[in-house]
Amino acid sequence: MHQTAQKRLFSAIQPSGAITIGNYIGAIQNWAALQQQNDCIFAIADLHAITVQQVPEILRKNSRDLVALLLACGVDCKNSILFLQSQLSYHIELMWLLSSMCYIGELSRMTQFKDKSAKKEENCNAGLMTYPVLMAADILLYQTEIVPVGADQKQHLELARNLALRFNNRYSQTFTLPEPYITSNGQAKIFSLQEPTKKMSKSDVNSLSYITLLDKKEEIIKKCKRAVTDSDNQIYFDCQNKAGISNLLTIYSAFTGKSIAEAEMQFKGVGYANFKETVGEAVAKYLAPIQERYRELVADKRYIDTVLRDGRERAGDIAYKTLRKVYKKIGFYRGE
Ligand code: AQP
Repeated sequence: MHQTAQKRLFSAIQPSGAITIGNYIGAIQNWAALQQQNDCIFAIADLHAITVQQVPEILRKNSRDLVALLLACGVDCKNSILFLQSQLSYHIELMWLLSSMCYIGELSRMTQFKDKSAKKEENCNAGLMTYPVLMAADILLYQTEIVPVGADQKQHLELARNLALRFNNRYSQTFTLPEPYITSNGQAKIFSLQEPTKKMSKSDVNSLSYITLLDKKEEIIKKCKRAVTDSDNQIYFDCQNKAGISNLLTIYSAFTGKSIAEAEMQFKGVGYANFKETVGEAVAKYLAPIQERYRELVADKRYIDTVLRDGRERAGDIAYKTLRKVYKKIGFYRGE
């Protein structure tokens, strides 16, 4: 049973590809810990995922498999709520209502929109621009108090706060103002193994740039061995001048629980080849039990569907209450 002092926390992940160790270290690893002290709602953000074109059967499979993976990583669906965003249309309803209060200037200033639309100049869809309004709806529907956010998502949370404030000021107190939550690992950011100044991303076209949670041991070690580094053969943390080595140190630290300073000591005088192999071994060792648990869970489709049905029901009860209030305040006629 949750105690009343627990804070309502919301977080989500897109089923837009194979989940990487970047997603794990930046988000999922924290989810398992955060649910001990908070009232957590976790969503699989499949509506957000279609801002980049998805193959229907792969999207369906990724969404279902992600439930199994999150459970294997320690998400506890008895205490926390885990649901699929597209199974609750309240998210889209609130998004529309909020988008009528959101300025185009606010959306076009978002860094993620600027980056993603620059990459897809001739084919930039409106969803890329309105993505943060849907994220605001996700957060505000649940009267969320805290949102664990990485540096890349801070601007989006700020928009959710501004929209909540705007609505509350225009109509009356309705939405809780969500606060950013920085976790104990300081939201470590993991970079591409091939371009270590760029974020590791599951949708990267080069599969050598990321390690997925389901990669086999040999693949993990191969990817670490082929990680781009430098040529001065010294292992220490310096993200400006030694981005590749620093990234591998961060990964090693996240998967062994050792601090960066401890890792630097351990690898003093060690050659890059040995260092990379040790990092790969540590990642593979950490992931092995998660992979085993995942294989058991993903085979049980009926169980996955039960988890999603239950999550939808519990999330839906909370979301519906908020949306009903919002409709009333805006002035939509609901009959006598
Ligand atoms: N490289 C990363 N390092 C640390 N945290 C990361 N996250 C993603 N990549 C890294 C965090 O993972 C959570 C879920 O991410 P998401 O799937 O909702 O979207 P994203 O940030 O766009 O992740 P990707 O992997 O880059 O997906 P694609 O390639 O589809 O855009 C978020 O909390 C995010 O901060």
